[in-house]
Amino acid sequence: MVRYDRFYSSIARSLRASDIRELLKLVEKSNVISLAGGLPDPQTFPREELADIARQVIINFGEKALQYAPTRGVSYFLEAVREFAVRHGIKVTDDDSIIATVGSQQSLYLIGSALLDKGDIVVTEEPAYLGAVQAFKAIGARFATVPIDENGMKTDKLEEVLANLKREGLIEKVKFIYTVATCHNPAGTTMPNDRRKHLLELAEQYDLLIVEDDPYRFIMFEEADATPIKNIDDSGRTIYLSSFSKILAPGLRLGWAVGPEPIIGKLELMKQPIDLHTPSLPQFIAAEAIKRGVIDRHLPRIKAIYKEKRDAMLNALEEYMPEGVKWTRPVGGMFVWIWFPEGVNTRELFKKALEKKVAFVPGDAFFPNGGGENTARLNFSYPPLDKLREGIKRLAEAYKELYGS
Ligand code: PMP
Ligand code: G9A
Repeated sequence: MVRYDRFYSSIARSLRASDIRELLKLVEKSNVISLAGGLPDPQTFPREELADIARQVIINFGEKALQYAPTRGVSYFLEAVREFAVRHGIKVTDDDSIIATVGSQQSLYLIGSALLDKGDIVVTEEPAYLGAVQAFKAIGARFATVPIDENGMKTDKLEEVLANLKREGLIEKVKFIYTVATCHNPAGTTMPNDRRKHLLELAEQYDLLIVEDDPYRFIMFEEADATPIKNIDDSGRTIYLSSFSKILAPGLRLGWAVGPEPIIGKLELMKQPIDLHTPSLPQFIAAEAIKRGVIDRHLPRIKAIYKEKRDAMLNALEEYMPEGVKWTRPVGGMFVWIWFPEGVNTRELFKKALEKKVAFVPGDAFFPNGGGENTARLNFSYPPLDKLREGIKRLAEAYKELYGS
């Protein structure tokens, strides 16, 4: 018998499966109401239009769409993305370059591998997007976390965290601040502009890069003060990431990163040995979906669906949750974050909830340095409206059974 563990790298040895990916497996198989995984509502996939586009792209552009492509991406796609980003208010200048990635998840991994050495420190929100934590951990990063409130990262605390790192002689280990400033995953919070400005000032002061991960901006269903950090950055220290997962279909596995050419050039180098390039066909399909106005026509529909679901979740929480339980009120995105009273353990609550056939993600999964035992993430984009309401009702019952009202 081969003892495989003897062959593993130390990083492979240290990695754990993502709680979300494990939960998705569990929930897929059963009749559980899932408030767990961050899946888009399949109603939002423009299936007819995508089917037409896919056929025409293969017939009309097949020579290129079915062929190998440059690592940076197909120029037809890169030009369409640039136009789309600018039209949606993201500042992309002549000094900026764009790279097509396999979802923005790949951008995170490429950024980690281009910028981080083992032991380097990523500064981020607490809670933080699990996929980013996983990507940076896979490179051996450590985390310095900044608490949030209902307005996202508390930048006064960020100031303290950075000052402490400096005092401890660790600031050289910090390369970037990673933030989901708009419609945060998992917290559902959006940072107001004064905090964005403060974050940028701190990045200037300590000479750090900023990784602005922004997949939810295009589906914000309420007005909010949320200028992209990239727009107010005049010194070129922001790497801006987004994706087609939430505005078209995650199965296309297509994202993009925009930033200064030297950085994008490094991402390209890191990408080459992984997959040579992002699949050409989805790039052609997405470019056509932009050019034909399919995405712009669909965005209002996606927003309307998610707003209705957000409202249903908030109303159900209001109706069923007892005093002492608090939650965020997202202006977009897919998640509501819950703070239960101190002493509540949402891993315990998860077990009870599962008996009642409802799932969510225990919040500690999003705390890279531990903590958050009394928190939880609820997804509202995926479940049908009636299930959403029923799911919250069952979750509140599970909570009351364990912890009283
Ligand atoms: N960043 C954030 C904040 C996300 O929520 C997600 C998806 N859940 C991703 C990145 C990765 O998305 P994708 O790879 O599908 O673009
Ligand atoms: O891992 C996935 O399938 C994407 C979902 C991410 C999330 O739930 O945050």
